[in-house]
Order: sequence, then C-alpha cells, then structure tokens
Amino acid sequence: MKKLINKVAVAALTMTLATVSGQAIAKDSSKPIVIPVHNWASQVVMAHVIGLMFEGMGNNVEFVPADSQGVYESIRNGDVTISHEVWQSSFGASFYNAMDKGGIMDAGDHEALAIEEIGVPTWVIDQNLCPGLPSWEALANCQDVFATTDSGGKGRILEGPSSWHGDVFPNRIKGLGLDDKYMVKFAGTGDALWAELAAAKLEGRGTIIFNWSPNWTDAEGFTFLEFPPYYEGCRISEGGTMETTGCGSMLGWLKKAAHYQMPKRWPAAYKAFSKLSFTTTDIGQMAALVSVDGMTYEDAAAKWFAEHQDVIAKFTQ
Ligand code: TMO
Repeated sequence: MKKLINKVAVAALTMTLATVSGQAIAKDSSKPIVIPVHNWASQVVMAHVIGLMFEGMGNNVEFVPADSQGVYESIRNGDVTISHEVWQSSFGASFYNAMDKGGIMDAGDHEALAIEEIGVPTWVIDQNLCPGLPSWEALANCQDVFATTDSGGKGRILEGPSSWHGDVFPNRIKGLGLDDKYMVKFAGTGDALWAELAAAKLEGRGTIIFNWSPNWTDAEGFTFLEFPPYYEGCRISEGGTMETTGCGSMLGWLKKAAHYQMPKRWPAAYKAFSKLSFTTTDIGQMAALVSVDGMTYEDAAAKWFAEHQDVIAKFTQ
C-alpha cells in the first residue's frame, strides 16, 4: 500500500512538473523583433549581428531607421523592441526620461565602458602641435593650429550630427570661456568625422573632433582631451549653469534597453539579449569592418557573426 501511494505520488508529481515546465517554456512570438538602426557604424553592424543571433534562434526580425534620441520613446510604446547601444553621455537622459513614463526596461550593460569626448588623433600630440594637450587648458594658446577655412579665424571643433547630443559641446566651450577662440561645427554624418581625420593627417594639420570609444580609432591612436571632471547635474541639459557646464564627459556605461513586454513576448530572445555583452575589442572590430575595411554593414555583421560563434553561444545557451 505504501508503495502504491508512493507510485501515485510520483506520478502526480511527474505530471505536475511536466505541466509546470510545459508552461515555463513558452514559445517566442513569431512577430518580428524590431531593431533600430542609427547613424554610426558599430551600432548598425551590431544591429545586424543581433538580428542574425535572433534569426538563428528561430525568431523574426525587422530593422527600422530611428532617431537616436527619439528611439527610447518608440521602445516605450512598443514600436521598437530593443536598443543595443545606449551610450550614457549621449542618451542616458532620454533613456531615463522614457523609463519615468513607463514601458522601457534596462536590459543590462555591455562589458565595454563608454567614452564620448572631443579629442585629437594621437599624432597631433606626438608632434607637439599644441603643447600641453591633452589638458583642455592648452587649447587657449592653439586656436590657429585648429583653424580651418570655414571657422572664421577661430579654432574648429568638429562635432558629430546634432542628433547625438545637441548643445553639450557648444555649451562646454562657452562654459570654459573658450568661445571667443573656438567654434563648434556639426558634421552632417558620422563618416564626415573620419573624412576629417584622414584629410588632417594628409595635410599634416591639427584637428579636434568628437569621437568615442569603443570605436575603430582605439586601434589607430586617438587621445581624448581632459576637461574638469563630470558630475551629475553639471551640464545645462541636466539643470547646470554656465558656471558648471564646462565639465567633461563621464567614463560611462554602455547599456541595452528593451520594451517592457519583450520578456513575455519573446522570452528566449530576451534571455539571450539580456546576457548579450560585447567588449571594447568586439565593438571596435564591428566599427572597423565598415569604417576601415569599407564593408557594407550587412557583410560586416555576417563576417563578425561567423567568426565569433563562441561569443554568441554564450548568450544563446
Ligand atoms: C553615440 N555615439 C557613440 C555616436 O557617441
């Protein structure tokens, strides 16, 4: 009798476990996971790497061009499913604003830390074109070194497209009292920054551009300028004043974000995405395949994906 009861109990338990695990392994929706595409190389290559990873898991994906600030609102209301490169300096405020309204979640950090700052190719320092760099204070004596034909006699700082961080750098220059000696020009595209690096090198002239790390320039040699330290609230956009907005950028995080229903709609894909974490080297390679080797974004992603199956497997298993 005791044995029978045990058998019944075991059978019941087995059934319960089967039911529980049957429910737990929910299948991902066949609706496409919507991946945003912005205007810098690593982000676009990584979009396609992640797309290949999801497709390899049996999911459907769709790519949409998206504004790099507005995308957090689009994720919040479900038009876009993920963001895979949330850079703290440029997008931290927009990300947390969307989170305040509800609908977007933090899906973890990449291993890479993020720098977004103006700087010079390292050869400018090696050749001592502006003694005292990389300290920002050296800039005061070098406006002629960084003047260009379109800068009206001032030194020129070539910023990326204004969609990246609006007035942060014009305000920085004003806050430091350098605006009578320097002007900030916004580039139309990210690629214009690399064209300027190449042109300046060819002409042997100094140049200051906005740049970031991880990027292909990590391998080439790029030195970020050193500004007064960042603290929360120092920027005008964070409630700071002209007295405080001269602060530099932080050594920041590089996060991932997801629509709040992603874990429910695509549980397997969400699990992989939450584990996904790229290193500085990984992301620099993704950028270099396009910006140095001239591959298309899709080809670069296919190549990186094929050559790093071991890395991808850590996320999908
Ligand atoms: C957001 N970005 C990497 C271009 O600074």
